[in-house]
Amino acid sequence: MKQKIAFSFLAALGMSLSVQAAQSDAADGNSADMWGQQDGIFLGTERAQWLKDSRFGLFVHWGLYSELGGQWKDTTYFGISEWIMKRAEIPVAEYRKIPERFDPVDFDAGDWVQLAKDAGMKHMKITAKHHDGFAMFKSATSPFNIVDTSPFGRDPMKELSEACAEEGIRLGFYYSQSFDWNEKDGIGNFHDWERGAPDRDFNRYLANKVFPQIRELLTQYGPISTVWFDTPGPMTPEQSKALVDLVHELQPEGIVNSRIGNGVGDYETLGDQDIPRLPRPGVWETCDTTNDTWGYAYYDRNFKSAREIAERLVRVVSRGGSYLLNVGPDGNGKIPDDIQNILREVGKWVHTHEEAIHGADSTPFGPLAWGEVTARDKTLFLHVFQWPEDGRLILPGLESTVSQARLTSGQWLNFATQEEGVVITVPKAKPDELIPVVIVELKDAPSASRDQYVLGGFKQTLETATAELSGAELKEVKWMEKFGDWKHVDSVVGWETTDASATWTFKVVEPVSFYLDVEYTAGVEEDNSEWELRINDETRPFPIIDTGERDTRAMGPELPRYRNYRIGIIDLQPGTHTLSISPSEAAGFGARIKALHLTPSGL
Ligand code: FHN
Repeated sequence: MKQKIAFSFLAALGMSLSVQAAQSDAADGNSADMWGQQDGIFLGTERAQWLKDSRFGLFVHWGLYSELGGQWKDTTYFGISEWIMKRAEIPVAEYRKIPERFDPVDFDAGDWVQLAKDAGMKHMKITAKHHDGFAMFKSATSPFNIVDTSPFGRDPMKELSEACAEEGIRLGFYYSQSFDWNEKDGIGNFHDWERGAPDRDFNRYLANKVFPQIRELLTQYGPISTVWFDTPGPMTPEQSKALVDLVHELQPEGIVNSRIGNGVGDYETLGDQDIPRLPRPGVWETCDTTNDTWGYAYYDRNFKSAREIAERLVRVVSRGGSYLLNVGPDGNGKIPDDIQNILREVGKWVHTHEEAIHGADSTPFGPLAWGEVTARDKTLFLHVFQWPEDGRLILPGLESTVSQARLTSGQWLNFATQEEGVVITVPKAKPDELIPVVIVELKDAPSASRDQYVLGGFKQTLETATAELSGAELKEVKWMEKFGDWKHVDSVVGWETTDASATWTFKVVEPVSFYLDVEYTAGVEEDNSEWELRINDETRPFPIIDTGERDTRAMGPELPRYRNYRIGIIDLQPGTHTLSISPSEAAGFGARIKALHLTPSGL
């Protein structure tokens, strides 16, 4: 089989902008065609509050693209597989023949819902219609739907709605409201590879397809928790609001995500796979892939491990959000066994720690050395990603009073308030669970300092999100590693002068010694530029070396390549410290700094 990396990125985004503008938009993931106006913080409407009690949900991308599985004719398209129609520029007439062979006989709604339950999830959102325009439900509005065109002839949304109702799982529908590659009036095809429709009328498409199909989805399947819109594109504020109103009218408890566009909706969906570094207010969710694609791709078994998924879930909850984790069933309607096994392993852990996840609050602490914290009433859940080898788990900056501490097993733990904070004595052997959890009961509501503490014995990171910046700015650098496979990195960019600096202030509670690495990306212009590290009053020069970021693939003008450079060993005594970095010459101004990493000398 011929394998080809077909990165027709600009064409894929269907940009009608000039190439130059399109490239810069695409580079930071803000293609105006795709997203329309950018949104601010969503505090969340009253009706969206349930999402806080439902912190973990299943996302399902399933459609005709699952039948293709990332391959068209003899070419494999690496990247997100649900875009294959656009990437392979499959003519509409040919795409419309795929349903003839789409017969997902392995589909069993009960099995899928059981998997979500086993994984410890409380809700499910599935693609009712993705960008290819194919309705995975019985639709009187458009004959291009699974019931009327495939030998399968069943309505999977109906079967899922029944299975979800039986098992108490909330069901929501993904619906692509602007991209529709099978409609002359929809966005993304007929002005692109299909051509031949100069008179596109987006209003007509909304009126003739989107509104009627949303009405069908909201009236045919009982209670629908969410309509999950995506890539708003040219939606006007009035159009976005009208769709929100329709959802609210037909489903009194139904909610809409922010990707409806124009700052309306009930809660915020962050960028794909975007986990914020710090607690974030409002009602929000992050959607994530289990491998590197949303829809099924036959070649992609790059599944995250159960531990990785559990850590990502905890990070999202500790920052105040909900985690929507995707699976891509294949063309037969089967969710790959690998991911089923992984999800069930995650689920064993979630079921043991329901209280620490569903309905839990974000951390009251600043960044912690050994892991993350979630909270509920007067209980703290310490998710210990790095188990302390010396048996001392320090809670620095806790202002509330501890009444007891225990392991998940129920084993009580001694604790003492010492100068460095509350020190919990834990067994030296790491408990045998995916992520060990220490449960701390408080006498009063959780309260802690948001200061950053650096503790000995753990790998730690000083994130740019916690740095104080002068003459430089924090920017989210985004890029696609493969087509549609988004990476997000907060970085300090735009260094203006040699006085510009990023400074981290943190506390140390006992003498510590670390290797210090700076993580950054830079191009040939910055190669071998001189920079300076200041540790309190001491200064050390270090070089920034080209990381080869200016690789000009068709994915955008640049492909950042972050690397670590080891500056050396730092020794710190108890007290408050500052670490600061600055470019010493203009040649370095273009470098982008992601973080400082501290590694104990023994690790
Ligand atoms: O273009 C889609 C993509 O195919 C996928 O559905 C993701 C999921 O969040 N949303 C869009 C890109 O952000």
